[in-house]
Order: sequence, then C-alpha cells, then structure tokens
Amino acid sequence: MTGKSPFEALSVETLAVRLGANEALCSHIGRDTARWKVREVGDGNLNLVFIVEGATGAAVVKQALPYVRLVGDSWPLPLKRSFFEYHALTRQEARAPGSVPAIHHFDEGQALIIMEYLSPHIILRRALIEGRQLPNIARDIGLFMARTLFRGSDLHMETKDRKADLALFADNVELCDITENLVFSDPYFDAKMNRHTSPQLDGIVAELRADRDLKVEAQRLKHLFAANAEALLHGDLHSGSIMVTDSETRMIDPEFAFYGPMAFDVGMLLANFWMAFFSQRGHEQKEKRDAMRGYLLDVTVETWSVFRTEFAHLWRTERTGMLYQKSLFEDQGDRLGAEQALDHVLHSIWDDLLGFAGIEIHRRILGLAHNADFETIADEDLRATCEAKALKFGRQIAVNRRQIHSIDEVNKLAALIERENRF
Ligand code: SR1
Ligand code: MG
Repeated sequence: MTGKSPFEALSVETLAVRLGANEALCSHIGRDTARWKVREVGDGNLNLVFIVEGATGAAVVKQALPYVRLVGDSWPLPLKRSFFEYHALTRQEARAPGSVPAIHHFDEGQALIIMEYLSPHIILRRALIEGRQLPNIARDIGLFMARTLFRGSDLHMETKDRKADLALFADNVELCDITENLVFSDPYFDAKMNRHTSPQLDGIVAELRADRDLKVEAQRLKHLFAANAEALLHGDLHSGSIMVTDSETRMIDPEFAFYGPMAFDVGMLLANFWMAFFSQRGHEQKEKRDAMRGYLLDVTVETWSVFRTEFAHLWRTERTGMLYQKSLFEDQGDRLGAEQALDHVLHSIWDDLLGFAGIEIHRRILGLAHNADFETIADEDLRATCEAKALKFGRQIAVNRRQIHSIDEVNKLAALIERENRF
C-alpha cells in the first residue's frame, strides 16, 4: 500500500494484506502475516484504531475516516487531521521527550499512522472510573504541558519557525470548528446534536441557557480560543487522550492540534479531573470513594504546581524567543523585571484556564460528546445528581474566574458543592 493509492478504510480482514509489505510495521512485529492478529479497538469519536500483534511484537495502526465515526457519514470530516496529528506528535516528542508514543510510519494518502503499542497502559479515564490512584500523573502531565506549551510558543521558538508552523496548523480548520461549536456554543442553546440526562436535568439546562453572564463568558473564551495563537496546543487534552500504567504516562491523539491559548490545554485537562471527582459518587459501591475524591483534588493541585514550576524554570533558562527578551531584563541586571513578567503570564493562564475548565465540564454533560465518567453511571437519578453538581461548579468557575485566586479555593468550592444534598 503506498501513499498514492486512493484512500480506503482498513478493516480487520484487509489490514494484513494491505500492510503486509510495510517495512516499518514488519520490522516491529514480524514479517509472517499469517501470524498477525488484528483487533479494532477504537472507542474514540473519530477514527479507526487497530492493534496488530505479530511474532516479534505489536503496533497500533490508527486511520482517520472521512467522516465523524460517532455520527456517521452524514458528518464528513477531512482525512488531513491525520497529517496534523503526525506533525503534532513529532513536535511533542521533540519538546517533551518520551511523553508520546513513538511513530513508526506515516502514510498521508491513507491517513494512517503506525505507532508504538502502549502496553499494559490503559486510558486514564478508565483508571479513574475504576478508582485507581496513579502516583505519577500530575507530575508527568504537568511537565508535558509546561514543556510543549512553553517550547511551542514565541517565548522559545525562532519567530520565523513559529510563523511557518502557525501557517501549517492554521489549516486544521474543521477540527477547530468542532471545538468552536461543540465546546463553546452548543451547550448553551438547543443545538441539534445535544443531549442530556432528561428529565432530571431539564430545569438546570433551561437555567444555563438563560444565563446571560455565562453565555457572555463562554463567548469571550471562544474569542480567546480563536484569536490567541499563543502556542501549539494538543487541542484535546482530556483523560481519554492519556494512557497510563502505575508508573508511566503518555499523551495520545493530538489531531486537534493548532496554535491557541496555553490555558485551553491546561483548563481542559483539569476539567477532566474535576469531572472525575464529581462522578465518583456514581461509582461507589460498598467501598466509599472519599480517598479517591481527595486524591483527584490533590492531583489538580500538583498538576498546576508542577506546570508552574517547570514553566518558570523554562522561563529562566530557555526564554530565547522574541517575547520578554533577556536584553530588556536579565541582561540589564533586572532579574526582578523578568520575574514580574513571568508572574503576569502565569496569572493570565490561571484566569483563563478556569473559564475553559468550566465550559469543558458543561459540554461533556450537555453537548454531543459525553464522557464515560458520567455515562457509565447506570442509575440515571444518581448520574443526574453528579452531573448537576458538576454543572453548578463549572458555571461558578467560568463566570467568577477572575475572583478565584488559588487552586485550593477552587477545590474548596468543588468539595462544598459535592457534599450538598439538595440536588
Ligand atoms: C465529534 S468529535 C467530539 C469530540 O471528540 C473528540 O475527542 C473531541 O473532544 C471532540 O470535541
Ligand atoms: Mg481523540
């Protein structure tokens, strides 16, 4: 199969025939295709994902489809998202070595990436639903975000390189369009593909759609998302885009990558920890999940702390881009000036990340793409109670974000709302 053949979706039945001569795949898993075992395991919203096991190893073959898998061919989506995923992965590996799967092969025409099979890793979201406390995720994800965001911005890059890259990723229009609609707008009106736990949440949904301050805030955040091309983002950094073992963490699926505000990645990620927190009540059996709830709040604190510390370290040691040049500060002996500027940058990421987190929570409960944290709670009344609390929390952090000054304050609010009985 070459990049020149017309695109054709792979299947479990055709994969060995079509990729049997692929040198990168054969060298990793063995050439005897009769011994290949192929499984399709994609559980995301967009693509096909195969695990291929051979005599000497295993690999993942990920292929984009020309439509949104979750919805079907009534929603066409360009194959070029695979190109952006490939380019984002190569940049992330360079900026945060060891944090993403190794790429073995990329075929642009077939929109497929052959990459490292991560095993025994599982999706972070699944681990959190199971109540597993992973000791390293806060450190690993905090470092990943600080390194990719700092090193993928004008704080570090050569300006001509960043502008060329900005132009390259600017073409990821359709994936940005998904976020622009699904995240920032659809939850706040009667959009066609929305769904929510009904009738339990009907009243809250009506309130949120009538909430002028919230809608204005969501649109200010959308404005920021669209207009602030600050750094190369992962673009979809939720707990379903992270694979873990007890000791390892890898980020996957950056097909939504584009140049946007740093706070978007950080906010989306933290929102997923807060959603995991609010959903724990729905996963409690006889064993209570108090320790898990405490762990999840601790993870938000540590992630943000690691992010800030690493970002500050890079600010002091790798600030080679055109912004806040050393010639204006350190080179004149004004170290404090550089620290003052760093403080401003981190403050603005903080203010905005709370907004992005709040609306990410809303869209996962009110929009098209729900998450398993809540969806796997079979008792609908219980699910709605967890969701209602998360919605209330999301509204407060989005609208009042400039009055909230620390992550401890946010977590106190989360704990307070979680313990309320009136839902
Ligand atoms: C139609 S795509 C829905 C969602 O799936 C992806 O993972 C993104 O989060 C997107 O918003
Ligand atoms: Mg994805």
